[in-house]
Amino acid sequence: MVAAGAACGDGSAGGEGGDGQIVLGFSQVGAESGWRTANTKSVQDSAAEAGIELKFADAQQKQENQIKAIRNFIAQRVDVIAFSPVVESGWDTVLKEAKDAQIPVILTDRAVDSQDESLYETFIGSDFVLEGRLSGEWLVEEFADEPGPVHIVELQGTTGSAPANDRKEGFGEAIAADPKFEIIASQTGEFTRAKGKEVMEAFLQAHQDIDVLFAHNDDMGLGAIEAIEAAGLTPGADITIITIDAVRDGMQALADGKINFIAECSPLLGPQLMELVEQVHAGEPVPKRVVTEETTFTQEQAKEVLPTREY
Ligand code: GZL
Repeated sequence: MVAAGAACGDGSAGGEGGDGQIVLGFSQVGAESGWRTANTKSVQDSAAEAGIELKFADAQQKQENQIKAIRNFIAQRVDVIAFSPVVESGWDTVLKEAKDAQIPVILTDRAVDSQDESLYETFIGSDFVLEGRLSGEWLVEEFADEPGPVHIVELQGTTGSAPANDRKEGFGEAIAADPKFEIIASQTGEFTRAKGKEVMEAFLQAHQDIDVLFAHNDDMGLGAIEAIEAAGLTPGADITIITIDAVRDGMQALADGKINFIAECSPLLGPQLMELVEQVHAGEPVPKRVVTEETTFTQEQAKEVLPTREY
């Protein structure tokens, strides 16, 4: 008779999923953007499809809520824990608690800056530095014939988050190619439309000579477009706009000429995440890093692909 908490391949105690189902505890960042909504749907649909019992917790963009959720998952003896860390730092203590409880952890979407890689089995998500670099490289190419200076304002993602840190790094590396590119203002818009609009209003009041907006996600770019239009300017023409994600509303604005370029960041991590959950639960070896496949879009490309976009 196998004990109630049957040991799984990795020695952890099993959850209480009916019929031997794997029980996955998932702590989500929040519901701050179209990307996050699509990511949540992908995780929920994929868990159902895989027959994995999902315990889902929305942290409303607060790290303390994610830490609480992870502790709850440990207390409930789930089989596997997965989460998208809202910020990079401050996770070692709670991840050590999961490790001591022999519950494997998978990082999804965003990374942590822990030096101890034994605290998680794998990290599945985008290469944010590349997304920033591709955005900057497009701008350098697009403005090749401009004498400059080219004044850029930047709407950063959530302060301390991997996508904000890495996208800023990649974009900065790319535009360093030519000193005519100057970031004259840079501030967090918290990945939301509302904050992106608010900060862009402030940028427009402070600067009369904005040539380019680089927004770390579509939602902040869409909020900024509202501010730009309210100021009597034409987004995509008076101010060139580059964003990251390629969610439906962003792609529509790109097709409409209000955004000029989008670097894709796929939220559809669910299917690969569930495969990793099953492999980890079975004690099978998994790669430490799984990078999601992505591309970039111009206005013409957006018009072509919009009808068939999944999100
Ligand atoms: C990126 C993800 C970011 C998106 C934003 O993988 O963490 O968070 O770019 C979302 O839209 O809010």
